[in-house]
Amino acid sequence: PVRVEDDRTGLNIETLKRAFLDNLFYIQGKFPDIATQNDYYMALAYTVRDRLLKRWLKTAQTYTEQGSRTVCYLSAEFLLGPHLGKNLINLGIYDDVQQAMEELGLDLETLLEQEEEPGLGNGGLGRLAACYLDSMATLEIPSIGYGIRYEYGIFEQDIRDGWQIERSDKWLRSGYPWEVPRPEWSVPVKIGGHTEQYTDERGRFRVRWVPHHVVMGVPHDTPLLGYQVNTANTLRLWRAEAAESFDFDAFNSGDYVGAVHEKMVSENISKVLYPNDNISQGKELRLLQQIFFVSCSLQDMIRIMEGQKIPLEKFHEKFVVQMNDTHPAIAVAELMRLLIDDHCMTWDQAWGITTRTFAYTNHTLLPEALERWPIALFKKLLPRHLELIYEINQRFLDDVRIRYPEQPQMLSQMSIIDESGERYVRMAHLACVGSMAINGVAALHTELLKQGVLHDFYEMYPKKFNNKTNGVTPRRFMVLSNPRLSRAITERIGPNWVKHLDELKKLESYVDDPNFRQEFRQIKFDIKQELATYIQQNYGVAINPNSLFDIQAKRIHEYKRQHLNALYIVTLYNRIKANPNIEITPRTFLFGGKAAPGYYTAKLIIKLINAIGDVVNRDPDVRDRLKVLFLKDYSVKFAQRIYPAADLSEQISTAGKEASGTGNMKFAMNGALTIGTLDGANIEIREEVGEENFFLFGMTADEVYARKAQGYNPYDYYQSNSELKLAIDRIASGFFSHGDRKLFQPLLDTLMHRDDYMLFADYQAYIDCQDYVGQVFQDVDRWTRMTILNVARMGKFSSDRAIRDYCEDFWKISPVPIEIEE
Ligand code: 26Y
Repeated sequence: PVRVEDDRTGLNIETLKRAFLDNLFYIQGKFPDIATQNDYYMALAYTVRDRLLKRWLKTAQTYTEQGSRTVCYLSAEFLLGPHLGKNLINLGIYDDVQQAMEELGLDLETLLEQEEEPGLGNGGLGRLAACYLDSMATLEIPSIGYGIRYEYGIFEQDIRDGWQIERSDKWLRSGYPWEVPRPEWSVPVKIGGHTEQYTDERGRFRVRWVPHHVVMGVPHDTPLLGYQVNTANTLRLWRAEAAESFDFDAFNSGDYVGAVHEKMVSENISKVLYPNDNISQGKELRLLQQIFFVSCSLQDMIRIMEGQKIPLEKFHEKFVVQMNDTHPAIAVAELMRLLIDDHCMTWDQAWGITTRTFAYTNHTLLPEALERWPIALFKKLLPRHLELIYEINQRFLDDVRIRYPEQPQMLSQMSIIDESGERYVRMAHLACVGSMAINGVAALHTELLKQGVLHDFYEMYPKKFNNKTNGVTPRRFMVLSNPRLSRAITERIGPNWVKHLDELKKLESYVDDPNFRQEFRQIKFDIKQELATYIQQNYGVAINPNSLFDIQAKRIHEYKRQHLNALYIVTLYNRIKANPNIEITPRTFLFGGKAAPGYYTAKLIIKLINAIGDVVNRDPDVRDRLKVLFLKDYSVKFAQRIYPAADLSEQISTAGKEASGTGNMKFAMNGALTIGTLDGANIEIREEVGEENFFLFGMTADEVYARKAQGYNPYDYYQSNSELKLAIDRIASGFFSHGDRKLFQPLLDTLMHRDDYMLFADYQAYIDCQDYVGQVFQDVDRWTRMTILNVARMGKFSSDRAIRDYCEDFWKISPVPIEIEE
C-alpha cells in the first residue's frame, strides 16, 4: 500500500509542501500566480498551526483527564513577538520548512518578515510574561496565561523631524492565524450599580450586587508550544463584547441608537493597550480593563473546575494564580466575591482559599508606578468589591493592631485604604494581604522592597517574601534570533544547552581555541555588516561594521538615562572638534525604544538623540569615527535583530531604579559586553560573568540615597567638571538645534537644578568607563575572550531557571508530560 502522511500533521518535506499549497488554495483562496508574500506567509502559518493543534488538544485532554494542578498567569500584558519562527524551532522543523519553501521558489526569511507581531505589551513586564509562558510549556508545566485581547496594541512609532509620532497599531489587519475564538465560553462581567442585603431561603445573610450593566468577555485562545516537547499550553485573551440582552429596554423604548451606543461603550474595554510603562494615571477605563480580564479569568477557572467535577473548596489545590504586578490585584476581592456571593461560602472559608491561591510579583520601586484608585471611582464601578475590601482591611488591621499595640501609626501606614488626603485603594497592599507569596524580580530589587516600599509587610509576613530573579527564553533570543551563534555553540558542546542553559559553561574550555574564537568573531562581524546594510537602506547612513556597536534599546525613561549616553556622545564629539586628529575607537551609537505619548521629557530625549545624530553624522571632521542613529519602532521582532549585532550593551539606570532589566540578559547571551551600574539584575550578571568581564561604573543604590539625603546639588558638578560643562553648553547653545536655544532648555534645566536621576553625579565615572571600553575594544583577543566568557556564564538567566524556582518555592507544581502515539 502507498503510505501518505497526513496533510495536517506530517512533517516530511513533501508533506509540508503539499499541505502548504493546499492551505494557500483552500484557506487563502489563492493560486501561486496571484499570491502575495502575505498569502504565502498565511498558508505557511496555517500549515504550522495544523501541526500545533494535535499537540494542543492532546495537552488539553491530558490535563482534563488528570485534573492537573495548573498555574494561571494573570497579566495585563503579553508581548509575544512573532509566532511562526518560534513554532518552527519548537517543532524542530525550521530547516526542513526552509528547504520546502526553497523548493517552491520561496524564501523563508521573507515569509517570516511578513508576520505582524501582536504588540500586547509595553516592555519588560509584558515580555517577561511571554518568556515565562514559553518556559512553562517547555518544562511541561500545566499553565494558562490570562490577559486582554487589545484590538490596538502598543502604538507604532515613527520619527518625523526627529520627534516621535504615534500611529495606531492595527495588528489584526491582515488576519491572525494563531488564535481560536471560543464564544461558547463567554462570561458576563458586572459593572457599576449598587448592592442590596437580603436573607436567603436558608436564613443566611447575603449581599446581591445589582449592576448598572453587564459586559461579555469572549475568550480567544492561542496555543503555545514548548521546545521539543508535545506540551502546548493556552494563552487565553479576553475580548469585550456588549451583552445582547442588556439593550432590550432601550430597544423597546425606541432608543435604538442609544442602545448601539451602549454596545460601543462596552466594547471599548478591550480596545487599546495603555501605552504607559511605569507611570500610573488612575484612568477609569484602565480599572475597567483590570476587573474585566480578572473576573473573566476567575470565572473561567471555576468553569474548568466544574467541568472536571472538582469541588470549589479545592480551588487553591487546583489552581495557583500568579499576579504580574498589581494590574490584576483586584483578583483578591473578585475571588472573595465569587466564592461568597455566587457560591455561598462563609468569609473564613473564602479567605482561607484566597490567601492560599495568589502570589504577587512586584516589578517596580518607582512611586509613580504604584497603582492606587480613588475611592469614589472604585465605588462607582465596583461597589461590591469596595465593601469586600473594607472588610478585608478591617480584619487585616485588627491583626496589625495586635501585632503593634504601641504603634498606632502602623495602621495608617499599612492600611489598604490610603487616608492621608483624598482616599485611595492601594493595590499593592491589597496584593500583599491577599497573597501567600511576594517577590521582586532581582536580588537587589527584592532587598529594596523589603527595606522600602513593602517594609511593613515584610516585618509582618517575612516568610511570604522570596526573590525570583528574572530570566529570558534562549529559544527566541538565541536559537531563533542568532542561528549562526547557536550552531557554533551546538557544534562544540552539543544541543542540550537550549533546554539546560547552564551547559553553556562547557564553552569555557573553548575560550582559548583559536578556531572557535575566530568563528565567534566572524559571526559577530557578519551580523554587524547585515545590520549596517539594513541601516544604509532604511536610514541612508553608512556605518562602519568594524566600529564598536554600542546599543541602548529599551523604553525611553529618565531613570534609564538615555540622555547620559547622549552626554558621552557629545563629549566625544567635543573632543574631536577640539582636536580633529585625536585617536578614538570608532563607534556606532544605536538607540531604540518608545516614549509614552504623554511623557514630554522622554520625547524630548528622543529629539535630542536625533538632533545630535543629524549633526555628528554629517560632520566631515568626525569622518568614520562616530555615528549616531535612533532606530524607529523598536519591537520584539526588531529586538531579535539588534541583540546579536551588539558589542556593547548599555544598562546605565540610576542604581536602585531598574527592578531587574531583561534586555541586559539578552544582549549578554549574544556576546555583547555590558556597561552598567550596580542595579537590578546587572549585579547578578556581573557576579556570574566575573567582574573582569563587565564594565561597571557609578554610585550604588546606597550611595544614591546617601547623596540625596546630604542634599544633592547637580549645579556644582556642572561648574566643576569642564567636559560636562562643555557638553551641556554645546547643547544649550543651539548647536544641535539650528541655533534654537530654547528647544532643549527644559531638559537641561531639570538636569542642572534637580537631576532626580543623578546623571551629573555619575557623569565622570561613566565617561571614564566608556573611554576604558574603547581601549579594551582595540585589544581584539582580550575582547573576544571576554565575550565568550559572557556567553558561557549566562546560564542562570534562562527563564527555565526562573520558572523552576517559581514551581519549587511558590507553585508546588511538577511536570505533566504529554504522550503522543505516532
Ligand atoms: C501602572 C501601569 C501604567 C503600568 C504599566 C506598565 C506600570 C508598569 C508597567 C510596566 C512595568 C515594567 O515593564 N517593569 C519592568 O519589568 C521588568 C520585568 O520584571 C523589569 O525587568 C524592569 O526592570 C521593570 O522596569
